[in-house]
Amino acid sequence: MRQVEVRKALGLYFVMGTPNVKNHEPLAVLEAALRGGVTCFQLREKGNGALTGDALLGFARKCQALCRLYRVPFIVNDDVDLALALNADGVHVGQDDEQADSVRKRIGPDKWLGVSTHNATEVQLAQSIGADYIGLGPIYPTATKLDASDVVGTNLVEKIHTAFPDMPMVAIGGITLDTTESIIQAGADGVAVVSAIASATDPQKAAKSISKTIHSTLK
Ligand code: 3NM
Repeated sequence: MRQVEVRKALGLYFVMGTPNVKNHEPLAVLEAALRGGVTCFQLREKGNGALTGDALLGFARKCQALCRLYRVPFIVNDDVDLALALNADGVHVGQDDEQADSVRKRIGPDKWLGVSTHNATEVQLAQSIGADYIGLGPIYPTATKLDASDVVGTNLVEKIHTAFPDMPMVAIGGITLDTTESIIQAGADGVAVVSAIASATDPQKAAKSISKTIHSTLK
């Protein structure tokens, strides 16, 4: 069943673009993260120095090939044309990106659609247009997304989990190994991280530690 598959993939959801990686080679970071146990990957190529055009297409293809090798869904942030060109597994959109219902129409019923949300009204809307999952955040302060909304904390994770039990949910924003357990306990199906893996000295070890925490908390 699709919802079961989606929930499983949300466990440790790695989000990355080349601007998020400072001390390593981006593809090496993705492969390390996959080896460490990430369950889903979102290419989010945004910010200073973000790749465009053919360079983006080439990088995205390499990311997708790695994800296939590790049998992990490959999701594209915002760029529906890129997702369609690559036949990605899904698209993730924010509140400011192309309207989620128009994205659903363009990608069809089979690809996963994720929507970033920050409150119950946005979750309700995401559900009504047939989103497969929601991202909820920012749970904690984050330096990764400069235009992030106000911090919502784990209280909102609990509230949304109670009010929308059928909506798969991944929490995002400032999440680290130390906060993973409380987020899963609050009812999220998983954690989405950028810097906890992309900025780690050892991305594979970082992914492995978070993955172990998720598994032991879900038991
Ligand atoms: N979306 P980090 S917060 C991409 O609140 C993104 O919707 C957010 O990066 C939201 O794990 C965020 O480094 C950045 O804090 C997450």
